[in-house]
Amino acid sequence: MTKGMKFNDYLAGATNVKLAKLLEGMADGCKVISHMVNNAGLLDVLGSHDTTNVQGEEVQKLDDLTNKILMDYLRSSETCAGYVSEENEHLETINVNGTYTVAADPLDGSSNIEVAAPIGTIFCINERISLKGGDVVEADFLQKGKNAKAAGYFIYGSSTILVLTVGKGVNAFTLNTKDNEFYLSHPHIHIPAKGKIYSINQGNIEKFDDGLKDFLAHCSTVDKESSRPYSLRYIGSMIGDIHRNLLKGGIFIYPANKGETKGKLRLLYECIPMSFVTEQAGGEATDGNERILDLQPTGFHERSAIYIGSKNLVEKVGEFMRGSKAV
Ligand code: AHM
Ligand code: MG
Repeated sequence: MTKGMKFNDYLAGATNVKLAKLLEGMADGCKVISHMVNNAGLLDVLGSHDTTNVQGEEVQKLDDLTNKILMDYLRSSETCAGYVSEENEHLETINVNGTYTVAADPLDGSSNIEVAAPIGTIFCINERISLKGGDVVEADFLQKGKNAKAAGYFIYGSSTILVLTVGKGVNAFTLNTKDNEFYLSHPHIHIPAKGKIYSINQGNIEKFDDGLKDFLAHCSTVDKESSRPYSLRYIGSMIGDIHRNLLKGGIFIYPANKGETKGKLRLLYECIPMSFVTEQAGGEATDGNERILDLQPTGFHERSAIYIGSKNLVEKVGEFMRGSKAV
């Protein structure tokens, strides 16, 4: 695998042809989404869709459009059996003879749409458990993250990049805007083991547990030996924050707060795929107690706290949370 190779050539060399077809469909759909995001201000796609999703959140026009685009392209891949997403309350059977299920957040960070900050599409792919020929069932989707067959995200930032794992490390492909093809730009991504960036909505600090407050005090305490204070970077787009930390080293935290006992982010199509990618890049991800990939999902839209990124920081915050560290 050489830097600069076309994503389609990478897929052509894959042993799992059905998974490759699904990934090709996903990438084609996200090229359309990328074009829409890049030209959002010129198209009639900005603003509210005037509906709320199953979680009671306001749906943006682009949330709705990207969800439909993704479903269309997954249908045409022929190997996708079923789909759940942040925008769909229930599962959808896509193709009764398909092999895989997809759980997706079609447009993560949608509050950033109007300000041209990075947003993205997150996906997790499982192999169905139910028999082919019939509709997909809940259990096809509600599998532990450690059983996922592939996961990744498309970030629509200053470049559009697909970051992908099929369980053999992490590779990233950048969309060339001249020929509209993805090319391998970041082979074998390894997250720096010692991160110096922390990403958290610190405006919520009054709602955090004491252990987490102590960790944040630790991050901003001056200590030359461990290169502190660390830098605080938070965009309000999980994809943007985690992508930066993946390349530069750092931790992203969305904790359980007093009002949100399981945090804000969704286990199935946000926490699990980002954790699969991060672990495959040599990092760690927990919900504060357990490894995210060991959690048994119990509902499509279930939430989870998440602590994800470089080993040194995920382990350090764990020590503070268990109360075994002083600032
Ligand atoms: P969304 O899926 O509705 O876009 O919400 C998820 C986003 C994440 O991308 C981001 O990390 C988080 O919400 C920001 O939340 P907050 O504004 O509470 O900090
Ligand atoms: Mg989201």
